[in-house]
Amino acid sequence: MRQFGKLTRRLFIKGGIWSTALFFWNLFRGLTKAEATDSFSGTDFVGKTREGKHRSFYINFWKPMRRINGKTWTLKISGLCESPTTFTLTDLKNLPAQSQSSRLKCVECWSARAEWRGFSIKELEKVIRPHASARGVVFHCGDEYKEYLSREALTQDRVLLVHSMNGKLLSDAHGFPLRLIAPSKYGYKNPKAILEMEYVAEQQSGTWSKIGPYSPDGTILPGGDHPLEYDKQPRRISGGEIPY
Ligand SMILES: Nc1nc2c(c(=O)[nH]1)N[C@H]1C(S)=C(S)[C@@H](COP(=O)(O)O)O[C@H]1N2
Ligand SMILES: [Mo]
Repeated sequence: MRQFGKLTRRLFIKGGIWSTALFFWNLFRGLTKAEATDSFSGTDFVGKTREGKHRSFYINFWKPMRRINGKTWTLKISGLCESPTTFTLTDLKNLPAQSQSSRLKCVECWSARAEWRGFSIKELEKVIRPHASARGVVFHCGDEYKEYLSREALTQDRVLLVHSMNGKLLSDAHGFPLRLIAPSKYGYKNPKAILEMEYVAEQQSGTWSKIGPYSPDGTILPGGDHPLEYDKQPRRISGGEIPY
């Protein structure tokens, strides 16, 4: 505090009352701005879990993440579009909604089914109007996870940006307040806790395909599945969305 007093006095002597006032004004603006742009709340974290109530639907997180505050969170749209827009959760819940039951399949073999509710990316694109040069979208998430999907993949039927799961708002663990559901692709192409969607001209590799032997495209391949709600009893699946 003594240091702060000295600094104020020096500012005042050197620059007079106006530069002192300007200094405090900028300090005040800096503080309020930091508060308004922070999407996170509290000090508690969500992270990877396979226990308790999550035994029937595992939780994956790249890094433990502070919970997102739905009141200050916004979805930022950036990059190659005509009207980059920032949406609040209320804005997104007011878009024409769609529900679907679909299975999420992790490339590590487990899978689980839920009822999702959200909207098609086409509804967002009516507002933000992507440039013709925008080939795909990079999703930036709260846990610093990053994933890329082509616009071609994102505009398929049954690909939704969802805010609700099994009749309730998404839980923090499953990616509150917004996640992507792309049922024909492995879980790693279904980013959760989305903060920003960046429209880009070129394909980029996401977090998962950089660290593992996983395809950048992420389409589910024919092979094995261990559904959690059937006690992980192994079964065979053909490629693409698992219909049962
Ligand atoms: N932000 C973020 N989204 C993510 C991940 C992640 O680590 N961080 N993991 C992905 C993977 S590998 C899977 S299998 C699914 C799991 O979704 P769930 O945790 O809701 O079960 O989330 C995907 N989305
Ligand atoms: Mo996964």
